Amino acid sequence: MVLGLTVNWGDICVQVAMAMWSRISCVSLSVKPQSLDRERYFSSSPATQHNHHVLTKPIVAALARLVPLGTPMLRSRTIPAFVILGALAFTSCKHEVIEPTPVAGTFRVYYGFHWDGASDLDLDSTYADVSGHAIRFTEVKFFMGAVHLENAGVEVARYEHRYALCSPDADPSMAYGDLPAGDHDVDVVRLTLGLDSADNHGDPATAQPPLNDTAMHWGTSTANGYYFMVLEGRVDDDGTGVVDTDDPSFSYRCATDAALRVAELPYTAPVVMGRDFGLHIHVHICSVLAGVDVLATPSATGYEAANQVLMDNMVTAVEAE
Ligand SMILES: [Ca+2]
Repeated sequence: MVLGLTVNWGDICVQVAMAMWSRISCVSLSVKPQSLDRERYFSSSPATQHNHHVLTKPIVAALARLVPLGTPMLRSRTIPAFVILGALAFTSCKHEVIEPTPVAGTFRVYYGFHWDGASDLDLDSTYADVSGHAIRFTEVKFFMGAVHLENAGVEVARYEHRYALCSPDADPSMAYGDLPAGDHDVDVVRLTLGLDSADNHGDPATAQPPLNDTAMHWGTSTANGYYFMVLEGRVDDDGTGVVDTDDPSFSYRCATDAALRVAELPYTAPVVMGRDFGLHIHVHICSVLAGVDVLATPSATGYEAANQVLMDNMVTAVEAE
């Protein structure tokens, strides 16, 4: 069987003739009339391009006629014809192989806040700290930073200087970038909690989102850097178990380079070429507050003892799924 095709792709418009029979599965030829070079072809009008196809179409048609289906002369008549036309093609035209260009998928992180277990954290709900004091949150935020994907101790991909300002009210997904080409297995995700030193001391006035959020910056000096995590709300101090507007507020704002943490999360999944890879991160706020008596220590800014405990707790309070 012989097929004559007109094919347009990347570099040059060509005519392709394919012959398939019992012994030779495929022969392709590229033919380009010398009267039309590449620049002229692509700058020409649709009508001229059509004419180019018309010019080369008879070549393919003639080629097809050389190979009557099922005749005994099949090979003896067609092979010389292909060799001759192929040689002509090599001298006059760049030869290319038609292959689809693989497109790598995107690595995305989805996150969700929980108090403990599966239910979502609700800023309108009342919870209890480690000592049983009723608490309600008004602000829950943290910066999710660099991510490394690994397999058997070997790095599969890394995404640096990418940040998501995570909160219950924000977009719960973040596109980190393109995945590496090919198929890979992943068995560990390294998730950075906070900003690396260079980014931490950048200027929020000129930074890209979300690092332009001045509310997440500790004052105006770049020496102070950003708050990596903010937990704020009110705590019941009169033992009613109800958080009222006259109950005292609490505020934890974790900052400084020393507050940076990296969570090593076991997570086994394949990265398949051409497909997106979605990682789900669950943040259990009850675990973040483990060991912190909110009424006894209602405030800590920077890298005080309570801030250190909170950042340490974050490492085990995040879970990959
Ligand atoms: Ca109260």
